[in-house]
Amino acid sequence: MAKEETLKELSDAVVSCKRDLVETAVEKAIAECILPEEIIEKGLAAGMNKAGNMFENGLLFLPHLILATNCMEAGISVLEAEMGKETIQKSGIIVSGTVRGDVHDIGKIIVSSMFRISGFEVHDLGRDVPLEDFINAVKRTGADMLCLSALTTTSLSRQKEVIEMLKEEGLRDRTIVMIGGAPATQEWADIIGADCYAKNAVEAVEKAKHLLGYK
Ligand code: B12
Repeated sequence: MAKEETLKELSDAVVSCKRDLVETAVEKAIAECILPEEIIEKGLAAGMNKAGNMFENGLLFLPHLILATNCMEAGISVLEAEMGKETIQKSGIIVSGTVRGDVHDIGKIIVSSMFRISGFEVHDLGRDVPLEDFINAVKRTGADMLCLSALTTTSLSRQKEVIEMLKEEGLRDRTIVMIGGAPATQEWADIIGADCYAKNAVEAVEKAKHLLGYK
C-alpha cells in the first residue's frame, strides 16, 4: 500500500509541474527500494500520460505540459544519478530517436532512460531526427540496436524508410530494429520488417535483453 501511495505521489508531482516535489518523490521512492522500472512506468510515465490526456482535453495548457516534461526529466536525472552509482555491466549499445517530421519525444525520453538504467549505452538523437542521422549514428557507435519512435500516423512510415536505408547500407543484418510510439503495433512491425515492437519502456528493455540473447 505504501508503495502505491509513493508512486501516486510521484505521478501527482509530475502533473503539479513542481520540480522539487518530483525530485523529492523520486528520492523517497528510491529510499523505499521501489524498483527503477516501477518508478519510471508507474510514477513518471503515469504522470506524463495523465498530463498528456489533460492537455488533450483542455485541462492543461502547453506551458504546463512543457513544465511537466521538464519535471519528468529532472526526476529521471535523479534516478539515473542514483543508479549510476552501481557498477552495471554494459548490456549493449542503442541508438534512439523520434523520426523526422515528429516532435513528440516524451515517451522516447522515458524509453531511453529505462535503457540507461538497465545498463545499456544509449545515444539518444532527440526528436525530428533526419533519417540519415540514424544511419550515421549506427555506423559511428557500432550500435547493436536501433530504436525508432513515432507518435503520428504520418511519421510512422519513416520507420519503414529507415529500415530500407539500413538495408541499402548493408547494416540491417547486424542491427536489431525496435519500433514504438502510440500508433505503432506488432502488426506494423511485421509489415515493415522491424525485429520487434514494444508498447512501453519496461517491455522495451525486456524485449531488448531477449533479442540480444542474455535473458
Ligand atoms: C504531448 C503531445 C504533444 C506535444 C509534444 C511534446 C513533446 N515534447 O513530446 C506537442 C504539443 C508539441 C504536440 C504536437 C503535435 N501533436 Co501531439 N500529442 C501529445 C499527447 C497529448 C501526449 C503524447 C505523450 O507524450 N504521451 C505520454 C507518453 C509517456 O506516452 P507515449 O508518447 O505514448 O510513449 C509511451 C509509448 O508509446 C512507448 N514509446 C514511445 N516511443 C517509443 C519508442 C520505442 C522504440 C519504444 C519501444 C516504445 C516507445 O513508451 C512510452 C512510455 O511508456 C498525444 C495524445 C495522447 N494522449 O497520447 C498527442 C498526439 C500524439 N498528437 C497528435 C498530433 C496530431 C499533434 C500535432 C500534429 C498537432 C498539430 N496539429 O500541430 C503536433 C505534431 C507536430 C509534429 N510535426 O510532430 C495526435 C497524433 C494523431 C495521429 N495518430 O497522427 C495525438 C494522438 C493527439 C490526438 N488525439 O489527435 N503534441
